[in-house]
Amino acid sequence: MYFQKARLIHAELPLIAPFKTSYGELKSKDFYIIELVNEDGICGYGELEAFPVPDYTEETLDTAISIVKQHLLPLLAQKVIRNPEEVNQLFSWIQGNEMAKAAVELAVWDAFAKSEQRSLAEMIGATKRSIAVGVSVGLQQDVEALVQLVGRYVDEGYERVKLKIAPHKDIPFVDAVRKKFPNLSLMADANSAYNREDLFLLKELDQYDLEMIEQPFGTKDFVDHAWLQKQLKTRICLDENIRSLADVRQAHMLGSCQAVNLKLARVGGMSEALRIAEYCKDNHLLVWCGGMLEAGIGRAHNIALAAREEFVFPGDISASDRYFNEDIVSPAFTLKQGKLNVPVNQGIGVTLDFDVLQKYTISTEEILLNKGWS
Ligand code: OSB
Ligand code: MG
Repeated sequence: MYFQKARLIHAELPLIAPFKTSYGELKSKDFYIIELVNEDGICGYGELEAFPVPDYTEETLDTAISIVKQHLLPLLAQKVIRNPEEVNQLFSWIQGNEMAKAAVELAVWDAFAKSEQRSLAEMIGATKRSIAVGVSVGLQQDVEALVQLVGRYVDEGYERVKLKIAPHKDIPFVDAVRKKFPNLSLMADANSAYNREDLFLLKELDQYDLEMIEQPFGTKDFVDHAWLQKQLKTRICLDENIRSLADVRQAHMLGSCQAVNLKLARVGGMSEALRIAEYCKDNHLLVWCGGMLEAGIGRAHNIALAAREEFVFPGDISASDRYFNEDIVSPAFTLKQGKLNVPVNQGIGVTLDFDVLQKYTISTEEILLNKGWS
């Protein structure tokens, strides 16, 4: 297979409610859809998940789309690809820029699955027909607002709740939710907001029977996470630290965590994610699928991954209506008894709803992938 054309659609979907973390607040999901068209006219889709500012990782939407246009698409231009696994190798000399790589790589996976007339889930060996999912709840103004919001999600059927925490927005919030929902599968995500001096706070969190505490310390830290894990009975889960299988191996060897939040976008796409999932299973690390507030295309890729057997813990893959008034794909993802169905149609199994997408489109660019283009 080779690709003749790419279309880059820049869109911005308003979030139903702002999503607040220890980094800041997001009011909308700003993203690009990468459409790749192969020699038979088959279209593969990827979603570029970098955020507008470089807080969660170094990439921003602007830097990532620039890498896509200046480096990744020229590498792909009219190159014969025999297997989507080759794309990871093709991009491997480029350092970092995982989200840019993932957006293009995942579009290639979709195109291959469509050309083989099977679902992406089936193509990657995923067998689940539906997946249990959780919800990630942003920082709230006060304890009452948080408890009420969690109650709403529990009523909707979410099987696991993740609370964002930050200094001064931690113990009383977790305490109130735990008291109100004693049996809820509950966890906390600090997005790197703590350091060694906060040990006493983290030890207090250790008393709330949390499934795990996600990314308490800095993004590049493995040593202090290992130091902390030794002192907690609660599992530490790494998110921001993990960009590759090598990072997972390092975390495992050092004992920095017992769980891994795996995001396709953060590890450069499907090939690396599959290797990480396999490594985690073989080494008894709990692996689960994280989220980037994805619109419909990114969500579809996540669901295919989470449909694999390694993923026994509910992912941060909520229904479309947890994020947006309308999604850009048809059908949108809806919650049924705490689960999302895994699409069975070809490729990612959902189609772009261009009527909806058009309403939120900022710009569109078409690029011909001629040989030698760069
Ligand atoms: O840390 O997992 C995170 C969203 C944006 C940036 C970082 C994170 C998150 C989430 C949202 O927790 C998960 C979702 O997509 O629902
Ligand atoms: Mg996280």
